[in-house]
Amino acid sequence: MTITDITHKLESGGRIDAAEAKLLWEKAPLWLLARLATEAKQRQSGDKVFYNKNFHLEPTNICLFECRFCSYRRRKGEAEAWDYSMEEVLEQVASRRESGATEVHIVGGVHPERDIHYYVEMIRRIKQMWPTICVKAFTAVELHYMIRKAGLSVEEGLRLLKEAGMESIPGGGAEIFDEKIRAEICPGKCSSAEWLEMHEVAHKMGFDSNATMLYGHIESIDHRIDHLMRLRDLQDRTGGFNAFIPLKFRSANNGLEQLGETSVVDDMRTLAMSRLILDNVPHIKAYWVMYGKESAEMALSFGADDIDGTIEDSTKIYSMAGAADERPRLTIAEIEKMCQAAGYRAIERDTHYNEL
Ligand code: V47
Ligand code: SF4
Repeated sequence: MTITDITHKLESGGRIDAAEAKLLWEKAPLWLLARLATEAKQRQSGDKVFYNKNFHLEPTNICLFECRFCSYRRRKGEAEAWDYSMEEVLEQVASRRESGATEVHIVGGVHPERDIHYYVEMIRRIKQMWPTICVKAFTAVELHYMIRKAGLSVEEGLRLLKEAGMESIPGGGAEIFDEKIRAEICPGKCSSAEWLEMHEVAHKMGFDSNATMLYGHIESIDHRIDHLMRLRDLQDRTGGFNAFIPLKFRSANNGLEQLGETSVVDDMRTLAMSRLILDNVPHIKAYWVMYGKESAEMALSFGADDIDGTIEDSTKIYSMAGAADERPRLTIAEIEKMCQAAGYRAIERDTHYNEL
């Protein structure tokens, strides 16, 4: 097996296995990965790059876990801890009603005292106030804790959230599925099998969702390939993932700071390889808040066909971890300019990738 054989296989629509992925990831020149990933992107979405009008809601950064890569969590009572009341959360949503947003993305710390009933009430009241907003909420890690705390099964918990109006699940909390690496970087939080089970059950119940991978810390290329293969297998069974989002480890103010950050070339190789391995996931998202705007623009030449949304200065996870934008926000004109610079058309979508 050579790089030329693998190139032919991909060009004729074939699927690569783990050994082929490893050879390509480690040995193929960057220009070839850009070309192959771009061809795959164009087969999927032509000259379109998707974005949405969205904002994040981060109800609390108090968290019972202590992931070593996290710059965001605080203990109750610490100076930079926040814990908004239900009324404050609803006020924040109300203040966005004129923004034209189509999606609210709700994630936060895993608050030790809150179970699913609190969050069901939150979603119910958000939907009561703003019936057309799409609620994409809670990582599988948050869901796993809040559902178990209430003594419910995964299906019972997800059913309550669905009845309250939740439609989609974001991709966070996946980190790296390899059990040894996971135990090193985020001990105690839901296992890889539990993360995958949450998404599988959700897909079977009619939710769609995203998947992520946190890379650029202590994992190897083999661990990244294993992660992507586990996602590809699940997607073969359910088809419920809309997008895959590689998340670059940002090193400021956390327990893995000494590792520093991986290179932009590694970011681009990772995007391209994600597109090539995940041949069954329609969209690869270059989350601009995490990469920064310049790398996100470049990502559009490495297989990405989505750059997330306008954000409207509503998330702190990445600014607290050292990302350049202290107050992340993109205008539609900026999004269009980024897409045009890469030779593509910016298309507004909703959470489920319907074009608007
Ligand atoms: O699960 C935390 C990651 C995730 C750091 O589904 C870090 O559309 C890098 O999942 N460096 C949450 N990453 C964010 C997330 C997400 C973001 C945007 C869109 C979507 C989507 C999902 O952030 C966590 C964790 O993997 N994270 N700390 C850090 N220092
Ligand atoms: Fe808590 Fe999420 Fe941070 Fe882990 S990454 S410590 S689960 S807020």
